[in-house]
Amino acid sequence: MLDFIPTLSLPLIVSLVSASALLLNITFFFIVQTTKATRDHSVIPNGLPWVGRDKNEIFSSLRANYRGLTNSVELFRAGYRKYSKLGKTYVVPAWTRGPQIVIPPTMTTWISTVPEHILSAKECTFDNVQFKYTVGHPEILHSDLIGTLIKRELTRSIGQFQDEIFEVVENSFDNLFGIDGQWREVGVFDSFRQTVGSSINRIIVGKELASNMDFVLSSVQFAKDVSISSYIIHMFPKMLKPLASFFATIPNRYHSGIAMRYLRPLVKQRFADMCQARDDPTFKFDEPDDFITWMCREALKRNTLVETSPEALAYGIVLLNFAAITTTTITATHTAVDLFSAPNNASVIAALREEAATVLREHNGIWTKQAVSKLYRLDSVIRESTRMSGIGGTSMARKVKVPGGMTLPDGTWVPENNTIGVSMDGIHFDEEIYENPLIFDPFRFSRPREMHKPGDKPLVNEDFVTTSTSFLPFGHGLHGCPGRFFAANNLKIMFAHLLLNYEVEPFETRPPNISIDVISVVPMTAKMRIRRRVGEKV
Ligand code: HEM
Ligand SMILES: *[C@@H]1O[C@H](CO)[C@@H](O)[C@H](O)[C@H]1NC(C)=O
Ligand SMILES: *[C@@H]1O[C@H](CO)[C@@H](O)[C@H](O)[C@H]1NC(C)=O
Ligand SMILES: CC(=O)N[C@H]1CO[C@H](CO)[C@@H](O)[C@@H]1O
Repeated sequence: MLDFIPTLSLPLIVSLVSASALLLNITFFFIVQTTKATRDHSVIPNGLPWVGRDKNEIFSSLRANYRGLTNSVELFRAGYRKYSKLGKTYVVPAWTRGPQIVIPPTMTTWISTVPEHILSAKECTFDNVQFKYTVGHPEILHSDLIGTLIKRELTRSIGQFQDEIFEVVENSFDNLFGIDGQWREVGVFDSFRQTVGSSINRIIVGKELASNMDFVLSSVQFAKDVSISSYIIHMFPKMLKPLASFFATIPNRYHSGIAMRYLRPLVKQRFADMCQARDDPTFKFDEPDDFITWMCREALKRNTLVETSPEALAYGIVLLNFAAITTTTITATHTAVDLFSAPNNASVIAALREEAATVLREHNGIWTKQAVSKLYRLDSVIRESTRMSGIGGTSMARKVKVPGGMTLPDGTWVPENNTIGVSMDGIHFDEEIYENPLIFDPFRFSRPREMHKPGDKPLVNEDFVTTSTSFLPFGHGLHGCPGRFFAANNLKIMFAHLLLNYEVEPFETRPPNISIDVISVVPMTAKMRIRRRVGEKV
């Protein structure tokens, strides 16, 4: 009878303790977040108008941040209508990154040309992704090595590796979607991520490692880990970040650790071989043609530790994977869900198949660079999908680096270390720029080309990779994404092969993306039903 009491009171004690711990946690979280919000907001100049923040409210900063977290797309759109259209600058609260100062589209050209030491793109990215905490060797990102090689080597090599990329895509689809003509249900995002991870790495690390799924999947996992952990770390004040990040980045370290286990010996060996080949004329080394070789060759001309140590170079490959895979996969996923949920999907798909089949026939059945560049309709579909589904929030985000702050062309004064940018979402849905902007019009950008007759006024180049003040998914100007040519080529090979060889059951409605804070998240869990087309005429 006596031992009855402890067994009854133990759960009671446990729940009491848990309840008070929870209450304490909530109070702590509330205080921390109020302090963070108030501090973040205090640096914004008084004269600037806000959307989503009413300074007369109690806890105005915290409530504004909460609105920024749950409803940022609406806030950015409202601000665009109310201020951008009049050429005015406004402020949107964002829980994680702090308030975003949004400049009007009339200043897009200006911001795209201001040099890095005045308005820093790098520091903004570093801050957004909390690189200081989320990746192992953030100092690598200060070197221009990888960016330079993307521009100089990777982009130039498009065309040289078409067969290899096609082979990887074909194998990957065979494995994921089957070749027997049976319907299968697959995750859209996961399938593309695996295919993109393999095809990009075919050029980055070479055939052997690119077909190693342990490596490819850990690289793609790492990309996800960095995003998630950056969100968590953003929630903490600076003082607590080191501690919070120790726990939040456990997955980051685990997955980059797996990738590094494969990359470390590969890069080390390659670098050693290339050094020896340079110093010893009798040593014959047949360099494989891939990003690792290009990187080692460039490293031989550099002299800082982060640009010459095999460890840092290998980690650079992990980071390159981070920049390349998720962005391309998100684009592929949006394109697929937009395409297969278009009201006129059947005729759109027929038109795309016809184009792909014709082009392929004219190029003897091989997806050469030339052939891929003729897929105007497909290019338009990808561009249109990207127009509608670009990441929300501020584009071309830049951090003010001028000590003491700077005055923008419209006279607005912005303090040092604040973030300014334009609203891509506002511009992409502006009816003065795009006719019927809310409609997904797959051939919006290829129609002018197909309708064009000799003597008409010259065509404006509206290829997927062409950035402008009204098309910003890759940024524009100085820091425009250097990987976009490579990404576009990859995406078009994937979709051309998919359309010609597979049938996808149309979605009843477009799987919705969700918006968290200033990011719009692609429908990551959407599934599609797909089967191989067997013996069907195009
Ligand atoms: C469709 C896919 C992609 C999208 C939507 C995309 C988007 C972007 C954006 C918005 C920026 C920042 C531009 C700015 O701040 O103004 C950027 C920068 C960058 N991207 Fe991409 N990207 C894609 C694919 C890739 C690929 C495949 C690679 C690598 C092979 C890559 C490598 C980079 C690098 C290194 C930078 C930094 C450039 C700099 O700071 O100068 N991206 N990308
Ligand atoms: C896709 O096309 C089919 C056949 O024309 C049509 O029945 C279906 O409604 C379309 N899907 C959507 C989401 O509109
Ligand atoms: C801006 O940030 C830099 C680097 O974090 C710091 O050294 C500087 O003091 C900051 N300036 C202001 C005005 O906060
Ligand atoms: C910000 C963003 O990407 N929004 C898109 C989310 O998906 C809908 C369709 O469901 C698009 O219309 C939005 O543009």
